Parts: sequence; structure tokens; C-alpha cells
Amino acid sequence: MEALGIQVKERNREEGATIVITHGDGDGICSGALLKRLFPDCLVRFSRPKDLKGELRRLEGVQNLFLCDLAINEGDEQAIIEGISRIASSGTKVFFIDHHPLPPNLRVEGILGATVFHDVEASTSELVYKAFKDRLDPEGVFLALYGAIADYADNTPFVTSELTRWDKRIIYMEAAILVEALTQIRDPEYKLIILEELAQGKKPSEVPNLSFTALEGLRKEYQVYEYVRKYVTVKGDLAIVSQLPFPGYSGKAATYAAAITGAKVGLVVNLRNDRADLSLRTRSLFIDLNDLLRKITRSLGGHGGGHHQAASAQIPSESLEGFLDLLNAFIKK
Ligand SMILES: [Mn+2]
Repeated sequence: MEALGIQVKERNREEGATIVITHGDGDGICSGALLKRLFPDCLVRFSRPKDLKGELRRLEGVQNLFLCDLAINEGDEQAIIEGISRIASSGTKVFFIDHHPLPPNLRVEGILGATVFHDVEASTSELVYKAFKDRLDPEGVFLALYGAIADYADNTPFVTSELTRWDKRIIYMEAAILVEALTQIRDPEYKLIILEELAQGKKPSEVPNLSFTALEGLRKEYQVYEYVRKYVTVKGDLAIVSQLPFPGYSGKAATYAAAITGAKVGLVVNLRNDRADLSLRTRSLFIDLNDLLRKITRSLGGHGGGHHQAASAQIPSESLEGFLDLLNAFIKK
């Protein structure tokens, strides 16, 4: 860690000396909890890719800044890179740790001023754990595993090997408690409490109320499944579910839509005002949803991206039919 130049000893001198900005999902929370173990006094807050450039604009006088599990949206890369190098040149040590594919015209080396840990194969939690393993106690590994499972990034050599060291059924159960509970939790204050408890070494099942909330989530999960089974329609290679009445379950519903119909891609569309919110999932290794969405949505006046097999997008409602046709055409190629 000294080699990385982090000034651990001075962290108490000024409040907010270390700031962690992370995603509010399971992987982001586990990443943040790992860093909270290293820097107990750090300030943690949650953000989203679309808010990243704004976050950077507001930051000043920080000693260490960690940006975790936050994708760089296409179109924002210039502002984000400028923001990072501005903060870095004021003396802040900036760490960018993420596993989302970078925009096509950006390389890791282009993120100037930051120490970057980036790998699209691994979860952010795994990347954080590996980067600071020497300073973490051995139990930190559980957080890395929960975060990896939460993001379906559990087939890396590190994770598969670690899972054989422990009882993997228990690890999966704990990860599932976290994931299912998070489907029910919107409140960032509550998420921060969970992160804090995890950082202190509690297992998800030991965080007050989390198991109960997870079971509520699980019950709703099966309602979502039933809803998809009833209302899914197929258009070309797409299994489509519209206006899902279960907020927070779009990704899961997209997975079920593809599974139930056998279509290559599952897609959930929620129309709100003049906007269509889309969640897509595929299990095909030959389809790169991140790439397809980045390509297609821009020409339609929207934006989108994510991972190869899990991605989301926003487009104007009136472009929806055109979008579906384009997507089908691209999948055919
Ligand atoms: Mn992630």
C-alpha cells in the first residue's frame, strides 16, 4: 500500500480525508465495505455512472479518492478524465476501480492521474480485494466473494479457487441474502448502514433485518417470474416484457423472459412519460449487449451500455419500435 502512495497514517487529520464513491448494488456495497475496512474513517457515498462527472466537479481537498464500480458512460469520458486529472493535480490520490467496459475510444492509460484497476472479467469487489489484499485481514475475502456473486462474476480463477476453500453453499447463501434484500432497499442511508455492518465483519445474515428483507424479496421474485411467464412476448430473438409492475426487478425479469421463451435476449421495457427504460440480459457469449446498446441507442437519441451479458438503456419512447428492429437486425449478424 505504501508503494501505492496512500497516506494511511494521516487519515484522521481531517474529516473526509478519504472519500469512497461507489455503486449502490451488491458489488458496489461490498467494494465500499472492503475500503471501509481499510479506512474506517472514510466517507462513503453512492452514485451512478450518469452522475459521476457531477461528483468529480464538486470534489476538493481530499486526500484519497476511490471511485468504485462506476462505469464511464460514453459521451462523459472527456468530462470524467478532466475531472479526475484536476483532482489528482491538486494532490489527491485517485483510484479508479471498475469492471465495466470502457467507452470504445478510451483506454485505461487514458485515465490520467488515477491509479486504475480495471478488468471486465472480474467484479469490482474482487479488484478492490486484490489491490489491497496485503492490508486486509483474511476475512475480507468473503466480501470479495459476495460482491463477485452479486454481479455474476463468480467464474474468475480467483473466485472459483476461493469457493473451494470454504463451504461455497454458505457463501452463496450469504450473497443471496444481500442481493435479494437489496432488491427491496432504495434508501441510501440504509445501504450505508449495511455497508458499515459488512465492513465491521458481519455476514449479511447477521445484519439486522436483512434476512427478513431478503425473504420478502424472494417472495416478490417468484411473483415476478409468474408475471413474466404470463405476459412475455417474443419478437425475433427478443423476449419482451412491458411495464413490469415490480420496480427493481427489471434485470431479473429480463433473465426470466429469455429463460422461459428460449429467446437469445430478454428485454424489459418500462415506458415513463416520453422515455423508455430498457433492461437486457443474454446468456449467449456471442452477443455483446454493451457494445450493441452503445451503438444503437446513440443514433436514436438515447444512451445505454453495461456489461456484455447485462446492460440497460434509455431511449425516447417513440424510438422503441425502431430500436427493437435494429437490435434484432444486429443480433442476426
Ligand atoms: Mn459491479
